[in-house]
Amino acid sequence: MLKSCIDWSMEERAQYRQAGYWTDEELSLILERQVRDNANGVAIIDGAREKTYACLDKASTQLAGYLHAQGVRAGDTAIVQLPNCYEFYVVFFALQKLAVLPVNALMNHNQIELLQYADALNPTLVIADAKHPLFGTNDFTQTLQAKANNLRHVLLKGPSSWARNLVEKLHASACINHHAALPFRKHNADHVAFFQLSGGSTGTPKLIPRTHNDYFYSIRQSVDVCQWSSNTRYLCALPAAHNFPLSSPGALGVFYAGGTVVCAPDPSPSSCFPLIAQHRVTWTALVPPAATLWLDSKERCHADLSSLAVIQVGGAKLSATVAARLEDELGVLLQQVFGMAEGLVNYTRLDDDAWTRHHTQGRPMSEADRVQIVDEHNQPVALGETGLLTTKGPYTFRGYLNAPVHNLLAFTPEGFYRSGDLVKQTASGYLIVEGRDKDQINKGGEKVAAEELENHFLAHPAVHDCAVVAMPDTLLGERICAFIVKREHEAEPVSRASLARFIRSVGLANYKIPDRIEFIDVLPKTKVGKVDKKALREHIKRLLNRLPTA
Ligand code: AMP
Ligand code: DBH
Repeated sequence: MLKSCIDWSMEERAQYRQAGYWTDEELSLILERQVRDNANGVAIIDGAREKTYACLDKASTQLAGYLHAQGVRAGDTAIVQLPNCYEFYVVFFALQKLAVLPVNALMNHNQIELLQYADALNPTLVIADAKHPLFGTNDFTQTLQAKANNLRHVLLKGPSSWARNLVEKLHASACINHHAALPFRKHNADHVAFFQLSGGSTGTPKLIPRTHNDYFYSIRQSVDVCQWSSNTRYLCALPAAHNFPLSSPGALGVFYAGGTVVCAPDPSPSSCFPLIAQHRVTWTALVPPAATLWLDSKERCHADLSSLAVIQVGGAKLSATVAARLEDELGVLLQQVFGMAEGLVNYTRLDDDAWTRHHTQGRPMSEADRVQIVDEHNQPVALGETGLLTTKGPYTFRGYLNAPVHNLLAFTPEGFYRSGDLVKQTASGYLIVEGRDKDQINKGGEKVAAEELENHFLAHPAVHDCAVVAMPDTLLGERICAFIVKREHEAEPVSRASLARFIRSVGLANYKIPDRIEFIDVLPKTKVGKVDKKALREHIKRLLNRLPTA
């Protein structure tokens, strides 16, 4: 099942190996190298805890040993939902050592998302946080089990009356000898290492298989572009599971370079500024709204941010004005990062001129990235013209898990991934993101598939039709607006408030809840009979600006 979705040709595989992009090394080797060369270097700072590479290695081996003793085996799958903390990385490496394939859910994912992952993976194992509302009792785990009949093991970070305690397992010294003898085998680096989450544009989110070979290359190349070393002190402020802070170069890049990850609970100035000052942080990664909050924060005046050399910003388009302000007012260098969990990552380079840093979203990180900007007929547009981004390369995936029909649409006949972004390319190869041609709302870096929300609304008895679109927002760039056509002749007229309550009750992640609900008599249609979302976006813009509607 897992191999069927990966489809690099034999020629490409041979070429990537020969060129040194694929080195047949597993992700667990990142840690193994540091244990050999830098065992006492501090890998992770989480609150008062400072953990060396030796500690991280020992704890992950111990956890792997425990899980193995419980019957968890190579090829099993897992759902992991942990906050930004030491244990997130212990679990990551433990599962890599065992060749168990996790999907790392975001902390704000809720019942619907976790059930979707359970449905897709039939996991053997769930590792979560006892503090998460879903895991206070075992009710939700039982619901998960009904979907995933393989599910046998639940570990929770923190005390729990009904599940094993992850932290206890990490400190159970009695297990060490037993676990040291674990026969860790070398696994095939062509295999899937874990599943990354796609922002998605369809009714159900799709999982992205990332192999050891492709992900390891993206990390190595990112470290090279960003010139990280053992002196790098990186503040992980975005959710640790997200592709950006995990691999661009992110925490795994830090571990590859032998530096230190400082865990922040969230990207707010009040959480981050004291950590930057206390731990002399040198780099961090933000989404645009967080960058704006940093600029507008009063705490800035009192914080010592002098150690901070570079702020990366990505996940959504950064305005050139905020870009310039970041450098001027925070005294840092800005690096724009335009990436995707599916693969391709673009960076502005550290020695780029100010115009490039402020106005472009960078250029592909690898010479092997192939980027073609095409029109709707898949024909290349002229240089400088806006078109659809398509890409192929040694770390761009070749198909979502178990989604053959969707994969036909997501790739060109030549195997280029259609990212759904509207971009133009400068003469020097830099990309400028101009918009989007996918049915998605990008709420300050958090992606929401319109269709998923529409399906939930359509399940309400008083909703006849629904279309979800982006509306402009000063801070987040975009927010979510749901247009609802009411069913006629309903005995009880439905109100916005009751629809809002309804959509909140279905168990979706909070960030997917629409910010505005508008009633409309009929959804406008295009000439070919599709819902005219462009017209709806214009409509909501006029409403927001209090202009007469068309
Ligand atoms: P995902 O597929 O969920 O990983 O989201 C990746 C998408 O986020 C890209 O295809 C873009 O639409 C968007 N994105 C990421 N970084 C940037 C950026 N720097 N500027 C504009 N859009 C971005
Ligand atoms: O938005 C993203 O998915 C993203 C942004 C920056 C990403 O996956 C990445 C860098 O690797």
